Amino acid sequence: MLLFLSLPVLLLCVGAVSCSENACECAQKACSVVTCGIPVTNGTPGRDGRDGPKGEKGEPGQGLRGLQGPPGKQGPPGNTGLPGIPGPRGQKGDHGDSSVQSFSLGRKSGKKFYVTNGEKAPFSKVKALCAELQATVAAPKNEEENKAIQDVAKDTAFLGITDEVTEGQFVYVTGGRLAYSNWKKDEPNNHGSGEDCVVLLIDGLWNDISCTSSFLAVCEFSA
Ligand code: FUC
Ligand code: CA
Repeated sequence: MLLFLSLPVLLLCVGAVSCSENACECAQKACSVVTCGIPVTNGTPGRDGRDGPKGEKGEPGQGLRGLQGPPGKQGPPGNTGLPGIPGPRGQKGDHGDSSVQSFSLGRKSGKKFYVTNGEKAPFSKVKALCAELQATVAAPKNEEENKAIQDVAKDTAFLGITDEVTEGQFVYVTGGRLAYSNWKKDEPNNHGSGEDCVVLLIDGLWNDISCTSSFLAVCEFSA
């Protein structure tokens, strides 16, 4: 019923006045029928709108740069590297003579030590065999040592004694004139085409003999 009554009034007013005030005041001027309500204060602001698009990157600042800071802390260790290539082969080691080896062989401290491998060979080969052991060809310098070699040698053995340098003058191949000898009767006789080497016979006596003949190799380790 209200809508029915007011609609013709509003229609009567439209178009009668042109004004720049707000819609209600304007309507009041045109129509005495219209009453305006008391103006009300604004409501609470609405929520913020959504963020706008990101702006362009700014120019670098013009101010002075700060001083460089101190170095940072040391980083954690890196991963383990790959193994290196093998190094060159080392030189051949010498023959060990540990106290255990000496003990098992009955070697006494301060005493010479004699060994044989049972091999018979010319004197040059016997010297080489003993040199391989960092030893020398057995050469007794007293009766006790002569007996010790006799115990080791179960057959005729070369001694490290020759007169290769001066005929008739026997010396140790390691150097020095003879300190002791145990020649058999009528030896040395430099028999035949010459005898520059010396052998220990199984009875412990000595005979001069050809260096190219083969006899037992007995080596000596110094005290
Ligand atoms: C004696 C020795 C020689 C050789 C010969 C067969 O004359 O003196 O060295 O052993 O025997
Ligand atoms: Ca002889």
